[in-house]
Amino acid sequence: MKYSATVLRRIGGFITVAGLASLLAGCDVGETFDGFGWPQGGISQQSEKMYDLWIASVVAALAVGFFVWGLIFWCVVRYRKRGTDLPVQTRFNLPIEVLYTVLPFLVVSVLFYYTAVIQTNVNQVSANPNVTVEVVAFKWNWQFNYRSGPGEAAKTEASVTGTSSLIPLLVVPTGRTILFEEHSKDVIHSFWVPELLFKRDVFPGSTRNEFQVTIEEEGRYVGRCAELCGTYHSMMNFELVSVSPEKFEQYLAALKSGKTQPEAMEAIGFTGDKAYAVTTEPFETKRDSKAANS
Ligand SMILES: [Cu+2]
Repeated sequence: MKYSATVLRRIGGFITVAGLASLLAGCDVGETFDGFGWPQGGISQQSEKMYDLWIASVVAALAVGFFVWGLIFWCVVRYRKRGTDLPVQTRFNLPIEVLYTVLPFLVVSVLFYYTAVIQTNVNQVSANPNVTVEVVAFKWNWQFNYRSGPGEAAKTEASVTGTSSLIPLLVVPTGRTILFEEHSKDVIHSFWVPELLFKRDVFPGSTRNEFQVTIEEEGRYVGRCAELCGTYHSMMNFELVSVSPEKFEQYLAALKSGKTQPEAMEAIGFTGDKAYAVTTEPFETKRDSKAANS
């Protein structure tokens, strides 16, 4: 019992340090250690929150880990065999046993709390998103319908459909809430843009999965189907193009006026090859060939 007060004080100090470290675990720590295995380069607000959760969790886990390793080595050195005398035999230490029951519970509670908060944020959809896009998946391509609002009662105002020779572009504005409503014409697909650090299955039938993102960076990012859906699953690509809200409005207006996807892209300054997907390209279907699998 003589040591318990000192031990308690040390543990208290440790909790404070670990707590502070978790709070301060921003991007710097993550970048230094290459995200501790978490994918880098998320482009949405949601992806940044998930990243921060991961970094803070790893830092907290490491803090607990170093503390436990420290205790182990301390015991090994402090209580190493010194002679043939039997050391003092201790049967239990109630304060410490209560502590190591309560401490893990607190750690798990904190991790659970932040996980629940961020999961709720990632799943959150607002009643009035700035842009609603219906994502229609089919074997083996995508259709993007720009809707007048959320829900099945809304109308499609402009639409883009991918073909074997044209990669569909999903043009969206930055800094706006974008709601994706998913629907499949046949089997289960999965809508995935790696840079969103997020994917969600696209179901046929009456289930319309949805999710919302706010994208912060302009750029062009490949999108893929992430659910094995048949022969050409691996080639079921699209491209996410995030542009300024002004350009997005121009693009949408061009589509609405009957312009094709490349023409609408040219209208907002993406000329030549840039009017088409730059992160992926159409695949050779070989549908006329008997040697499709060769
Ligand atoms: Cu698919």
